[in-house]
Amino acid sequence: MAKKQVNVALIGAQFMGKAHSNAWRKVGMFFDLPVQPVMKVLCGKYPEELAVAERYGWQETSLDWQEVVAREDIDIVDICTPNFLHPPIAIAAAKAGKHIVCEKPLANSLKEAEEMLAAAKKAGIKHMCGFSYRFAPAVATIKKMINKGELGRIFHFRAAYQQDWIVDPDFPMVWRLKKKHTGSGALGDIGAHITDLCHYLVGEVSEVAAVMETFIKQRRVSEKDTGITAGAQGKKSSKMDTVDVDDAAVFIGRIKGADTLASFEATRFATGRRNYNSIEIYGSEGSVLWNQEDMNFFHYYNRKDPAHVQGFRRVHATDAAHPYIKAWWPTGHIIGYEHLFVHEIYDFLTQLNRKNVTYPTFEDAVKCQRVLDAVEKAAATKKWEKVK
Ligand code: SOE
Repeated sequence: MAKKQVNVALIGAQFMGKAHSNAWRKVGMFFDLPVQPVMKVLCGKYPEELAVAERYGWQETSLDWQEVVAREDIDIVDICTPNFLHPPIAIAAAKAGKHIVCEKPLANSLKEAEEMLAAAKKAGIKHMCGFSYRFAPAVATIKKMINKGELGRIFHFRAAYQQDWIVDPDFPMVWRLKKKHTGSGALGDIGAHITDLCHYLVGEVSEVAAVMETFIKQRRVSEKDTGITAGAQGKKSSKMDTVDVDDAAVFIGRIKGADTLASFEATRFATGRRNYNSIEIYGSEGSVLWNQEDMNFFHYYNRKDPAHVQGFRRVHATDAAHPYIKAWWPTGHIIGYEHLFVHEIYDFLTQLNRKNVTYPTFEDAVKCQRVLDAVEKAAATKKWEKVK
């Protein structure tokens, strides 16, 4: 029997637009879905960026997101724009009764994130926030291990999300470095990921102390900022502009209802680190280590192992026993960054009719945003701040 079709509109055709397009295109080939996603329309800001639409698999293009979210035939709106556009698009889409997938961080501010959640709840639509690293089979396995008590009582959660793409002082100004477009810098972009991983794996952050820094305060304006990679290559003018967001944020925190200590580092200035998103969790029974640059593996230490083989073992998380893997390749045949988005969309589509969903929602995104907000306050006041 033919599956029910759900029509998708994707807004934002850059880096995340490409990752999500690939996910919508592949998900039905590798996973058995209850519905059939139809890639209806790709919406962008510039006609040039929409030249990829056909190649990515989209039926139509549009330069007008308002027109797109109002369309009767659209069921799902997927938001991959710069952050400042998330709230108006999501709120309009919710009002129009569309289900929503939205990139992280949910908004530039806590207030806007809360408004988005309220609009989604009021409309009764399904909402997901793109905390993609939850969908790594190794991370989902670690989650199961923690739930089963295999690590025992958790003492430490330690995360560092390190990149180096703006270390070069000649790297031009891009939207990710302007507060009005992005909210915060490394904190909201990549600190949001590790905050969410902490919430997902260990528990909610209840209070924080923080420091933040902007190492390079002025950057040359590029003639057209079209995103992270295009921005780097864009033609530069002689005009300078001020970077008004953090290049790095370091914070520590406590976990609600537990005596777990957490530490976080989000930086775009870890020279030599390209996309090193790493977590370490130390418990009374054992420990786990994972990092995204080696995402098919995690390290596991079991305190109960016999003394002569004590030590960390490297687990190849590509067995059918690891979440999502069965849909891909036989054991040992690794997957990559783009697969995380396929898993995300798979979870979203399989739970369209479920009351309680397992994926990260706007609710989780607001919890994350509360931490980001407290971190900015703590860095400014130089005091411990409670998370709202
Ligand atoms: C850029 O810093 C970025 O693309 C983030 O925005 C993504 O969320 C992360 O997955 C990779 O780095």
